[in-house]
Amino acid sequence: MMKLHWSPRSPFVRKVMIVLHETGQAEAVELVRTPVAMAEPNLSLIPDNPLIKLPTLVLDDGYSLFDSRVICEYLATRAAERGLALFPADPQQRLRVLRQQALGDGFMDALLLYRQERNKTEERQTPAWLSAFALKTEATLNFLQANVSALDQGGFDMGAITIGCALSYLDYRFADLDWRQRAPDLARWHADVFVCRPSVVCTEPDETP
Ligand SMILES: N[C@@H](CCC(=O)N[C@@H](CS)C(=O)NCC(=O)O)C(=O)O
Repeated sequence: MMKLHWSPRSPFVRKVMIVLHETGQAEAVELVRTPVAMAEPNLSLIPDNPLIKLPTLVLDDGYSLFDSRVICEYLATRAAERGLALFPADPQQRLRVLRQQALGDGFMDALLLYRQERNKTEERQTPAWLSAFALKTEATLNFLQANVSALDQGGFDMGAITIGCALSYLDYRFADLDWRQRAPDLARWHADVFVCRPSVVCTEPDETP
């Protein structure tokens, strides 16, 4: 059985979990709770992923896959027809999906670092970093709001999953930002298309240690 180094709170792991549910493969993977923290590298993960990051997928023969993009593409290919809905074959559609995936992943990378900085004591924070993260967050929300038609036109593909996970991470860790006010059409897409999807409902972040 494949093994997924997993956490109930990681937005990158959530992408993989949604793909597993969407492609009917949730039962094919054993979830291994693997704590990671930037300041406390989990040495047990090194043999499978020297970057010590989640998600990491270990195949039946011991070969490991990272990062979330590679894992999602592997799972989509493994699911044949059902996987094609996630990464369309049409070159133009595929490029749209890959760009949305890059934007959602980059947004989550920035938000993880933003959260690290926000969680420091005030004396240790770097104000220029905080304002740069705030600016990128605002710019990304404005960009997504302006391009919401691309989300409306696509299906529930890898672009939608990645952007949806980034927005739900904002809800989870940055509730104070009130992003819906800045991006009302994006908020409508998130509510109507993403949040109500069964694969999204069953992968809600969980505070269990
Ligand atoms: N590009 C990676 C990012 C993964 C990532 O940043 N994972 C976080 C958890 S949400 C992590 O493992 N952080 C621990 C660390 O950076 O040391 C992916 O797409 O999988």
